[in-house]
Amino acid sequence: MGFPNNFLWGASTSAFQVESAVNEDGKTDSIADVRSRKMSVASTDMASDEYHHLHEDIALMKELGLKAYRFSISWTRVLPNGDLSVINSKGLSYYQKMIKLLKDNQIEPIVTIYHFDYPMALIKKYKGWLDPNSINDYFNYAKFLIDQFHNQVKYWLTINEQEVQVFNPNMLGIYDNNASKLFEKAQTANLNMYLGQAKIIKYVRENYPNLKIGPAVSFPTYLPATMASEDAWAAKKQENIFAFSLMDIVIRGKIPKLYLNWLQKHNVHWNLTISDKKLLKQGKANYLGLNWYTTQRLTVVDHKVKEVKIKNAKYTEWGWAYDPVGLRFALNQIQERYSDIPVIITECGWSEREKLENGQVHDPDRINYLKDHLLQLNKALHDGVNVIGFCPWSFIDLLSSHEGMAKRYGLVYVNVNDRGKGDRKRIKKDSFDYYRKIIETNGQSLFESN
Ligand code: BGP
Repeated sequence: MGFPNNFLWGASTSAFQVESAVNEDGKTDSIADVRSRKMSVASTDMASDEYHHLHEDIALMKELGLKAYRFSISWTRVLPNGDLSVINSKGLSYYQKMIKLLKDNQIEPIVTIYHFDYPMALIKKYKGWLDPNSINDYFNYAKFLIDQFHNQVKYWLTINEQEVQVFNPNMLGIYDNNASKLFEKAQTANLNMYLGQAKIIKYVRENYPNLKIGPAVSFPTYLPATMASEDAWAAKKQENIFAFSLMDIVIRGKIPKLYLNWLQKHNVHWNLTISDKKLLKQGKANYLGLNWYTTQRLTVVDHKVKEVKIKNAKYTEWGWAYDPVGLRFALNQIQERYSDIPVIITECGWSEREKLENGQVHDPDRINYLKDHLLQLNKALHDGVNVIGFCPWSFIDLLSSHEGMAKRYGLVYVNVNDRGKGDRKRIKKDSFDYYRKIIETNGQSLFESN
């Protein structure tokens, strides 16, 4: 029993969900800003305003005892045109300040280079990821950051949940009324993302071999809902297409046949040149960020795959199942497939609608979620999985990817509602103290309370 001494106890956020200050100090719009304004819920400029609460938030991280903070850099805060034509010194200095403060407080920065917030300037200029120029513009941006911060930042995440974006192409600013054309476009973007990503990983491996660089992938556990082999195959296929194809390409440097066949079935043909194939081989990740929240149980009805909810099981209000053993299962699958690749859990968390009660926020469900998932993570460690850190989503309440401010995940409450009203006061939830104790005892408190 126990956790390794240097285990990275962390917490996560992303720029468009936590920063606010959307058009301040030279930042321009990203697709995440534009999308959020079209929704009926709070938009990115109504979020938690970390941009103006940086010192306070880092003081809270210190009080929590964090060993790591996983956050993303806003591409359009640093490069308002998306390319290197303009470098926004005010935007850059915000991240210089943040990284310095983290290091001064012995908190390891884990930096996501691109988390759902592609520059609108590049979408307007050449339709973003649909154009091969996007490969170099992503590479140049990532290289710029890594050249700047390689002395302070050891852990880099290339792209957050590429597959989620490809399966929801509006997150990339890609639209088409014709479903098969939309699919084809999304897959063109997908390939360009793979090439841009491989290019920066290759650069890092050649120039900064001590750094860790890899993707942050979404990998829910997929299980068959019944004993039928059709359901087992549906679950297997879903994990292969949605999650393992990405991990195979970025960790093994090769596109799996199953994925190419699936593309072909949808009339999409990726024409990779010899140098593209070589690039994928040279740009292999040396660690993995894993975003894991839940398990989905799948069944086939009338040739269609559907998710089945289990009676009496626990779900969030938004339908995400509570299944701690699913985390151990997923981690073991990663271990079996990619042997000793180091894994950081870059997201894992429980969402609730919450309110202040006499200046306090009680979140027993989140506490139980943390406890049960960490106990399973601990079992996975002892199964031999090379987990080196855990960053729950989220450090502080922030804007959901598409469901506003009311869907809260934070260890710290932020006083702002879905209309953007509130003083943004920070209030530690009960889970804050619970997690602080876990960190302080390097996980031992988990076993005491059991
Ligand atoms: C992941 C994203 C995060 C975060 C999280 C929770 O997919 O990487 O940015 O949003 O999911 O999802 P949601 O905000 O939809 O509840």
